[in-house]
Amino acid sequence: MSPISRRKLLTGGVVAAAGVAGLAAADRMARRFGLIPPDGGGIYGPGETLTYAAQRVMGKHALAREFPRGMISKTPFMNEVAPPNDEFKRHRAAGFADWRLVVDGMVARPLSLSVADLRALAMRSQITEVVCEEGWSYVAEWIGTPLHEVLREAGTLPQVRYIVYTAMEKDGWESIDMADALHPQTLLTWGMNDGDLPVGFGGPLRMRVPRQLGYKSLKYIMRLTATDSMKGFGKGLGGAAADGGYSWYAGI
Ligand SMILES: Nc1nc2c(c(=O)[nH]1)N[C@H]1C(S)=C(S)[C@@H](COP(=O)(O)O)O[C@H]1N2
Ligand SMILES: [Mo]
Repeated sequence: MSPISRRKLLTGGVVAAAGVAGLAAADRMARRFGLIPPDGGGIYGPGETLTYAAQRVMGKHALAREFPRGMISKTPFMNEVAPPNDEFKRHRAAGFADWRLVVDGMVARPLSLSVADLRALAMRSQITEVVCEEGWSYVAEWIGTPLHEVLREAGTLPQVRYIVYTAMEKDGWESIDMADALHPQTLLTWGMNDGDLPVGFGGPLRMRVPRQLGYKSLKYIMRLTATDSMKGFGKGLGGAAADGGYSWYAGI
């Protein structure tokens, strides 16, 4: 079957199943095609699965909206202060010269990259919105290295399904599927509005996933892990937010 007709079948199938026979049928359909999110079990599981499967069938390559420069927020909302631990303070005092992004798991070439290494690898910028689940949002220019460039450098193995990313803070970790990991707008961000990324906004290194809610755009990133399963990471639901009852997939 061609990719197009498979996609049509899936789109029609997932949506029709949701309408006609309810969530359970959509859930079975998604299971058959491997479109189950890590938090697809439990009472909310079928709903999570329907949202995720429909997004992945219909909008896998969709772009988050990009804004003109004039719409950059004058006073972006800084929601989080720097991790107040001594390790972070030492890094900050050293101008983050020793900050490393470790890339490990199911990769051919494990890496350890400084922010300078990332800058040398590739650069892209975009003007997109940070949208918090609490309802507020702001627009900023984000400048960084596309995650797919780093994954290409590391050589992710074909069976990889998720990229787990870990912040310096305790319990700071999330994951995304390969559709978002390889998406051109997913950036390991080190710059903002023409300057370095300020600490309050996640400097020296922040994951920006503009197709999902703000809580997936984790700040103070130190590690990427390629994996084929979320088992063994926290409760196995795909991230700290999902472990705490939020959706793993937070598409906007
Ligand atoms: N390390 C870390 N990253 C984080 C958070 C956090 O508490 N710690 N909060 C998240 C949430 S809930 C949102 S909405 C955005 C807010 O981004 P901002 O501070 O740039 O507004 O950061 C996300 N990234
Ligand atoms: Mo948030």
